[in-house]
Amino acid sequence: MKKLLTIALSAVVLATGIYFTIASNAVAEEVTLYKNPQCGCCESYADYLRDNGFTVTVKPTHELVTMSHEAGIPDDFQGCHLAFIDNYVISGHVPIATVNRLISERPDIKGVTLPGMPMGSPGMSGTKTEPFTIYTVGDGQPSVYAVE
Ligand SMILES: [Cu+2]
Repeated sequence: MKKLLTIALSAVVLATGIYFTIASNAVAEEVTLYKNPQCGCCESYADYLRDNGFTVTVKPTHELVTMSHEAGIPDDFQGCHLAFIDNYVISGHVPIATVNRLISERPDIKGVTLPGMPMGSPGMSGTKTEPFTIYTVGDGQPSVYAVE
């Protein structure tokens, strides 16, 4: 009898675990991406996130620079669009490995940014000529979060 109860309890614990895993993934996969109306590489980046399992809502805006400032990104570090995922900001053409690392490690920062529009980065045309340096977005000066 005790064994049966243990089995039943484990099943409940397991089911609850699966439920919360699904629930938290669902939250993490929702993305809102702000871009200038005429930006084409921003659309390509939205498609790149979709290809990697995210649900992306694209919102055209003329306030991107202001919004990037408000998100804590200094002028020299701004990317060409602004994505919000799971309470983090992701600015520019950040590769998916770094996006996934951010939302799984959940560091105490506001987000990450890949400044400008490097050739060969996700959503950009051209050939990659050097490693991409992705910086933290937070209260202090940006620091290197990833190089890939
Ligand atoms: Cu771009």
